[in-house]
Amino acid sequence: MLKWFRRKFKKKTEETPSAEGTSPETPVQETSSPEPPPPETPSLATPVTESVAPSAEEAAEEKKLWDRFKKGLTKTRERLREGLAELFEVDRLVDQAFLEELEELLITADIGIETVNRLLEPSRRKLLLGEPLKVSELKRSLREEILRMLDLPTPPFPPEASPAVVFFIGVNGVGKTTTLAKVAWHLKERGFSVLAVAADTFRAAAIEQLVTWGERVGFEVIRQAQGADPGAVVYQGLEAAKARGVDVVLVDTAGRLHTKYNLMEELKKMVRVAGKVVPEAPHENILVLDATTGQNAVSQAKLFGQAVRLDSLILTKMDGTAKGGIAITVAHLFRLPIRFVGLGEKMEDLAPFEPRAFVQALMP
Ligand SMILES: Nc1nc2c(ncn2[C@@H]2O[C@H](COP(=O)(O)OP(=O)(O)O)[C@@H](O)[C@H]2O)c(=O)[nH]1
Ligand SMILES: [Mg+2]
Repeated sequence: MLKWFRRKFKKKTEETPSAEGTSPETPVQETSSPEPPPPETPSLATPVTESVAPSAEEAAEEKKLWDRFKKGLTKTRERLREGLAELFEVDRLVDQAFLEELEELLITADIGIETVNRLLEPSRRKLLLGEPLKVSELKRSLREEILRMLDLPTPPFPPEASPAVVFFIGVNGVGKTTTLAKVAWHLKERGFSVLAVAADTFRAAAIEQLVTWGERVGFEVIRQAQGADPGAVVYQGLEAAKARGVDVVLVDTAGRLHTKYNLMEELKKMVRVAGKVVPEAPHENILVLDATTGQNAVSQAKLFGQAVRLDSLILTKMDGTAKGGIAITVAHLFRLPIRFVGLGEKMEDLAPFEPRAFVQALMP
């Protein structure tokens, strides 16, 4: 079962967001978009929980997402496939040379050395003890170990708070703003009202980018002038969300790693401010990582993890990289569940990360 968004309403009752349908400009004064109207058909109004069996439509949607997710892994799979197929072809006994070759292969798919060592540890131990180990057994063990690393508990999304406050954190260019917009679109599709906070106040262009997405997807953006105190924007944003009764607040943060600017202090402050306006906020801090950067993602996770509590990950740009193995590394090293993966630049290009599908796609 894919871990995906909760639904506020089982089915949307009207309207798809369009650029024309949303009012541009002066977003701060904008009245919030109304709650989805009470549906006429009671069956559609039933709020669903995770345990409710999916409808045929939902099942079809899941299949589509699954396919999209698998397609996004194509490059990583291609990098691994040939080598793995060759290695796993004959079910012979594993020896030291085999393990070394496998180790190298896994590293080329950007699974970090520490993680590869951990993955191969049970097999190594067997060899050391002189126990026979067949290729098929090793393959099974490898899959199980990867799954164990990836299959971390993922709380429902959006978090069950009102309003639910979600921070998007990460260095410049990883895809925070784009991903926030994708998440907003999916949330709206599922009946949630959404408000975004432009707390990356560094460049006017960053604020404009979010506003443009807001117009396209149909969500309000709380913003201040370029250079404004991000903590103040968060404050204003959350107050507005409370006043309007918005379901989910998505906070876009700055990612500039610059010597003159203490990004981490600013982040900590934003988190503190959020907690003062909405109890327990932020309810989820999502670290956004660009999968194409490979091992660099590890140092980013370390850096941000030292400053604020991180709850989950989103890996972007999986569509263009053979470095998908980084998913295993970050999940292993930081024990953070991967919520979603980004698979392109459009608002639909987001898929849930499904550990089983991932392992199956990489190691058929
Ligand atoms: N191919 C691809 N491009 C992406 C994805 N996510 C974001 N991008 C692109 O990455 C660039 C930086 O994204 P942006 O959201 O501005 O990053 P930010 O600085 O972290 O806010 C933009 O050109 C996005 O279109 C993705 O999943 N796939
Ligand atoms: Mg941005």
